[in-house]
Amino acid sequence: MNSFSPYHSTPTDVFLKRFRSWKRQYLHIIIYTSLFWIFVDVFFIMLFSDCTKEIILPCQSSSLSSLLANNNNSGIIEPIIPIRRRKYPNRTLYNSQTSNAITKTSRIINKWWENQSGATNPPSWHGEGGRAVVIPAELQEQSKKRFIENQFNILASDLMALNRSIKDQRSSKCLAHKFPSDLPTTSIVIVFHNEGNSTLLRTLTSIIIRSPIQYIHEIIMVDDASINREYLKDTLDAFTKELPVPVHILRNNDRLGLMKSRLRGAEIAKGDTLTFLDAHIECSPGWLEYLLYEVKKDRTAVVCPIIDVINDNDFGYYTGSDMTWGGFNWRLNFRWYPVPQREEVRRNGDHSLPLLSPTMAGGLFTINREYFYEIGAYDPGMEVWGGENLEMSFRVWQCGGRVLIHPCSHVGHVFRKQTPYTFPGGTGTVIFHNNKRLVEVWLDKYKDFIYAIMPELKRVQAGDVSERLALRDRLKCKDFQWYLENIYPETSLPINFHHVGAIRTEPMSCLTLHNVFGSQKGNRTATLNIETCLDRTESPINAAYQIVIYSKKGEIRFDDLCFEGSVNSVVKLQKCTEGNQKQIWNYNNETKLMKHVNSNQCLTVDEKKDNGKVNVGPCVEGNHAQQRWYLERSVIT
Ligand SMILES: *[C@@H]1O[C@H](CO)[C@@H](O)[C@H](O)[C@H]1NC(C)=O
Ligand SMILES: *[C@@H]1O[C@H](CO)[C@@H](O)[C@H](O)[C@H]1NC(C)=O
Ligand SMILES: *[C@@H]1O[C@H](CO)[C@@H](O)[C@H](O)[C@H]1NC(C)=O
Ligand SMILES: *[C@@H]1O[C@H](CO)[C@@H](O)[C@H](O)[C@H]1NC(C)=O
Ligand SMILES: *[C@@H]1O[C@H](CO)[C@@H](O)[C@H](O)[C@H]1NC(C)=O
Ligand SMILES: *[C@@H]1O[C@H](CO)[C@@H](O)[C@H](O)[C@H]1NC(C)=O
Ligand SMILES: *[C@@H]1O[C@H](CO)[C@@H](O)[C@H](O)[C@H]1NC(C)=O
Ligand SMILES: [Mn+2]
Repeated sequence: MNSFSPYHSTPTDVFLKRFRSWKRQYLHIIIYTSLFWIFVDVFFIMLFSDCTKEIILPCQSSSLSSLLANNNNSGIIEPIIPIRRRKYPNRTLYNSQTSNAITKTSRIINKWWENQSGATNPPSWHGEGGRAVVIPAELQEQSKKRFIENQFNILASDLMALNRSIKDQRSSKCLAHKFPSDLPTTSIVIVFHNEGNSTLLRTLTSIIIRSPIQYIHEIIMVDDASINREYLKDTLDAFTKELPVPVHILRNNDRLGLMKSRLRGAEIAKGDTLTFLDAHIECSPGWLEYLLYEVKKDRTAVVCPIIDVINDNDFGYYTGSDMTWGGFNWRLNFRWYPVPQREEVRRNGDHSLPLLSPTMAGGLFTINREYFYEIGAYDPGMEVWGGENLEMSFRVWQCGGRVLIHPCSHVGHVFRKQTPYTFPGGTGTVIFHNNKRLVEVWLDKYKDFIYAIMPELKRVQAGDVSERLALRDRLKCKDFQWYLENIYPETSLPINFHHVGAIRTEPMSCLTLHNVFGSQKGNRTATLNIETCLDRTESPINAAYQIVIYSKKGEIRFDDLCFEGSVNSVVKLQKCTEGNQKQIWNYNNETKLMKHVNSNQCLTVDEKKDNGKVNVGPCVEGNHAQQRWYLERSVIT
C-alpha cells in the first residue's frame, strides 16, 4: 500500500496536516487557481506550434481550442469511477481464462481492478475526475526542476493515484451503441523509451480498469533501449506480473525507433487485432469496444480513438474535439483540421458514427493483425519517428482500406511541447529521410510539387524504395490523385486548378509570401509582398514562396492561406474557408486583370508603399501596368 500511495506520507498524516492548515490552504487554492489559468494560457499559446518533435504524436496545428471540445469542465469534474455494469448488465468482467490470474495474491497493487461496483477514490485526491493537479507549495520547486526529465511534470503525475478517475467521455448516443459478445481480441503494443514511472504505470492501469479484459489477449511492451531508469526494469516487471492479463516485455539492446520497435512487438502478437498505444496515456471508459467493433465489421478498417489532451504541466484531462480530423500541409506535416460539411452529411449529423479521416496522428490505433501485414505493416526503411503516420494513411486509403476516427472512443495523451529524447542523426535529418521515402513511393506527380515547396527534401537520400514500390504494385493501389480527389478533396494541395506557380506583374515582380510556415513558436504572421521573381534552379528555397495556386474555385492560395480582399484595402492572408466570397478572384486572360469578385475591384500593386504591398482597388479604365498579372512558371500542370 505504502509504495503505491499517491501521497508521500500516509493519508492520515496528510489529512491531519490539512485540517490544521485549513485557512492557509484556502488562500493557497485561490493562488493555485490563478496559476492554473496562467498555465492554461501558456499551454494554449505554445502547444500546437509546429512540434515535429514529439516522439509519437506530432503536435497539432492551429490552436488547442480546435482540438478540444466545447466542454464546460473548467477543470472541475465530478470524480466518478465508471461503472461498467451499467453498460454490460450481463457480461462478466473476467472470463474463465483470466480468472486464475485474478486470484493471485497481489503484493504491489491491492487488486484495485477487482472493485468495480461504483467505488470511487476520495475526491480530495489529486487529479480525481480528470482535474488538474495543484502542486503543494513545498513541491513546486522540485516539480519545475524535474520537468526536463520527461518534458512533462512527473511530480504532478506521481501525486495522482494510478487509478485516478476521469469523466466518461461518451455521449448518450455513444452509450446506446450495442456490441456483439464475440468482439475480436487485441494485442496491445506499447513502445517506450525513458518513460516516466507513474505515467507508464498509469497507462497500464487505465487499460486494465477501463477495458473488458477478456478482449485483451496480451500487452506487449517494447523498451526501446531506455537508459539509467531502473524502475523500468524491476518495478515494471513486478507490476506487470500482477496484472490480470499476460504482459510481455521486450527490450531492445540498441535504439530502434518507433516503427521498428512496433514491428518487433507486433511480431510476437497473437491476438486477432493489434492496438498500438503511446506510453503516457489514459484510456477512458469504453475506449476499446468501439475500436474492436469497427475492425470486426470491416477487416480493412484502421480505427483511431479521439485523442484527449492531458496537460503536460498539471495532468488536467480535457476532452478532445470530435469535430477535427487528420490532414496534412504543404510540408507534409500532419495537422488537425475541422471536419468538413460533407462528412457531416454522410453521417447524417450523427456524431457517434466514425469519421472517415484522410490521415491519422499515428500514436493510437487498432488494426486487424493479419491485415496489418497484408497492407505492408510499416516501412522498415523509415527511422526513429516521423512521416510513418502519413505513409500508413496514404497506403491504407490508396490500397483499399479505410482510416477511421471513432468519436465514441477516447484516449487521453500527454502532449509535450518538445521531446526529451535525442534523434540519432538529428530530428530534421530523420524526418526528411522518412518523408522522402513517403514522397518517392506514394505521391506520384505530386512529388514535383512537394520538391518545389521543399527543395531541401530533394537532396535527401531516400535509400532503396524498390520493395515499397513492389508492394504498391502487388496491392494494385490507386494513385495519389485518386486519394486527393476522393478521400481528401479539402486538401491544400492542388487538385482543380488553373495555375500552380508564380503570379507576376509586368516588370518581373512576383507575389511573394513570408512566414507562412512560421509556426515554430505559434507565430504565424504570414505576409504578402511583391518581390523580384526568383529562379527555381538558382534559389529554390526562396523561390518556393512565390508558388501559389489559382484554383478553379477562384482562390489564390498558399497552403491553407487564401488571398482575402475587401474594397480599397490591402490584401490579407487568411485561412481558406469554403464559401467565403471575399476569397474569390476572377482572372481574365485577355485583359490580364485579376478581379476581386466581391468588391468588383482589381488586384493592384501599391506603388506608394516601398515594401511592395498589393491592394484591392478600382479597376482602371483602359487597363494599366499595376493591374496586369501573368500566371507563369508552372510547377505542375
Ligand atoms: C514507480 O511507481 C511505483 C508505483 O507508484 C512505486 O511503487 C515505485 O516506487 C516508483 N519507482 C520510482 C523509482 O519512482
Ligand atoms: C457552462 O456552465 C455554466 C455554469 O455552470 C452554465 O451556465 C452554462 O450554460 C454552461 N455552458 C454550456 C455550453 O454547457
Ligand atoms: C440480461 O439478463 C437479463 C436477466 O438475466 C435478461 O432478461 C436479458 O435478456 C439479458 N440481456 C442480454 C443482452 O443478454
Ligand atoms: C467495493 O467498494 C465498495 C465501496 O467502497 C464496498 O462497499 C464493497 O464492499 C467493495 N466490494 C468488494 C468486493 O470489495
Ligand atoms: C485505487 O487504487 C488505490 C491504491 O493505490 C486503492 O486503494 C483504491 O481503492 C483504488 N480505487 C478504486 C476506486 O478502485
Ligand atoms: C512573433 O513574430 C513577431 C514578428 O515577426 C515577433 O516580433 C515576435 O517576437 C514573435 N513572437 C514570438 C512568440 O515568437
Ligand atoms: C489564355 O491564354 C492562353 C495562352 O496565352 C491561351 O492558350 C488560352 O487559350 C487562353 N484562354 C482563354 C480562355 O482565353
Ligand atoms: Mn506521446
